[in-house]
Amino acid sequence: MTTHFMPATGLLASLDLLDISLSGPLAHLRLNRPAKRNALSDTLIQQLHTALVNLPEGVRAAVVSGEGEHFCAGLDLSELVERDVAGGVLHSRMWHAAFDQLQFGRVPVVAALHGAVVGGGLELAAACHVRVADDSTYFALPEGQRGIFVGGGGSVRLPRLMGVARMTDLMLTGRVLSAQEGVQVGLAQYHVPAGQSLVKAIELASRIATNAPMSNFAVMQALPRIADQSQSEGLFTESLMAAVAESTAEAQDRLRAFLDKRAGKVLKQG
Ligand code: 1HE
Repeated sequence: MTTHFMPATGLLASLDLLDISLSGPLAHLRLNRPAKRNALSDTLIQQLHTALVNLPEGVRAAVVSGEGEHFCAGLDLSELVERDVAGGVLHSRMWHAAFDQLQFGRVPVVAALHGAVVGGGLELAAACHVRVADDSTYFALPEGQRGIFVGGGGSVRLPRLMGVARMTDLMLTGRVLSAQEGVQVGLAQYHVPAGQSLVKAIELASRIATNAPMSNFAVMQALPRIADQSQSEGLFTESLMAAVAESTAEAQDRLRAFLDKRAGKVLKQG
């Protein structure tokens, strides 16, 4: 399958630290600061937020990747100037706003990972819905070495992927996980040969874009919130979300298509 991406126009084209292109229902957002290993400056975080809230109407799924040798080297350490406590909180909250737009925005996002996925780069990846690691990928949380703490939602999202004990290990000991180890502990769901993560991420995003929008909405918006609820609250929320999804015209059409033998079956892969 070949997907031809065209450069975005207008506001999206004006964001100089992101290279944004579009192909039908897909958007590709590439971090475009390779000279600084895609380190997340305040401007890059703000541009990411702007891009995500301004995705064109027809976009149904997105891919995030990084230009150059590494996905992302985390927080731009050169900007870590002296801040008072309130300034530090506001800076962290700015990251939260941007990464919340990733996790709870309009469309599912697939991260195409390669090279360093470290610190804030791992926090960024954790806010995406599906992560593909190629063989060059490695994961680390060097905040402890830098004398700081995670501030981009890592303490909330990463334990949900790999558990508190593993995150504690990474932060205290500076442990670096390979692509394979990252997949084993839940940091990525796919492991592909070096250089293949973008192709795989686009393939997955293309498939995601064919789902009923209400199903994707339920997975993105309801699933993580249900996971945070008690069993009885979760079951109730699930029943509401299921009823909403089932009652859409698109669900009715898709169910009828299967019963009329016009829809694909679920077959074993390979
Ligand atoms: C940077 C950054 C950065 C590179 N902030 N400028 N993150 C870290 O602790 C990771 C720090 N970076 C690295 O360990 C390495 O740069 C890499 C392993 C990612 C890449 O190594 P390499 O040999 O390919 O590149 P390099 O020569 O180290 O870096 C190239 C340039 O990018 C260089 O600048 P130059 O002006 O000398 O060319 C580096 O200074 C610059 N650079 N990484 C600023 N991170 C919300 S809280 C989140 C907290 C965190 O993310 S903490 C983790 C921070």
